Amino acid sequence: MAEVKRILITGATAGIGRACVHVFHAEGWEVWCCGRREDRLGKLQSELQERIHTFPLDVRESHAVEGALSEVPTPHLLLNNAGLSRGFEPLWEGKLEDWNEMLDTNVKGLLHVSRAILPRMIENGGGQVINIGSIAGHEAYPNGAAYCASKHAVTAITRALRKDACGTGVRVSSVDPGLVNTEFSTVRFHGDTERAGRTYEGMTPLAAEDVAETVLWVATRPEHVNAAEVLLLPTDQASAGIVHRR
Ligand code: NDP
Ligand code: 8X3
Repeated sequence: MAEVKRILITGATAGIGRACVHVFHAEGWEVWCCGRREDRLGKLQSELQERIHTFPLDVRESHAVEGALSEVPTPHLLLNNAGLSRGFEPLWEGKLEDWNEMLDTNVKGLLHVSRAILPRMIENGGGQVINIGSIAGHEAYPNGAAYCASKHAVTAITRALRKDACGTGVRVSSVDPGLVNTEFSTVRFHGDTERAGRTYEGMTPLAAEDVAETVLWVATRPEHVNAAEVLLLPTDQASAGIVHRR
């Protein structure tokens, strides 16, 4: 009988992370996943019931990450997805707490989780890390200095880790989406759903499931193939700033 593959997903309570839970679970994977909102984790657990393990975790808390992940069996695939954007204004109007939240989550959180899991993957002689980056990790756009900095950092971490891990059997990739219609913009605009909705006005954004299907594709290439960086855009988007709106 074929071995059941195990995935660990951060930020599984919404959007891309939650879609990945469903897509990988439907493909027969054992899913371990976390996020901060325990009610949503409970809902995932009761929806899927088997081959799913949920636990609360704030990836910013390095000690909590070490503790919680030491209880998780070594995954075949780590999906670093937890992340967020807060605020949308010129740098000189940016809020310190927004910057801290973004950089602590998107950059340091990803580092904490990767450090906790990688030694065991390397000891096993193989595995895979997929980071959810962004088009904001390839291009900087106005009003996005701190978020773009955090996603450029994710690009740098992915590329450096790929070099660190070369020869260990661990594959390291990123999937870097453009506009995806999730709770992302509502979080960016501090709960202003009307303003968030305008982000996707007159264009067809990606759905979280489009990204999840791409993550699955990257994860299921033959072991000697590493889809190192996938830039995934809606057809209506050509770059961070060029979006066709009807
Ligand atoms: P959502 O807001 O829908 O989901 C974000 C997820 O991240 C939630 O599950 C949230 O869970 C989790 N999260 C946030 N902060 C933390 C934390 N400190 N600890 C643990 N989990 C956390 O947004 P998306 O699904 O769109 O975002 C997922 C990833 O995709 C992010 O890295 C984002 O930067 C990236 N991305 C999004 C794009 C988009 O247009 N939507 C485009 C390109 C990249 P909880 O609040 O329960 O902790
Ligand atoms: C999220 C997509 O264009 O808002 O990373 O930066 S964008």
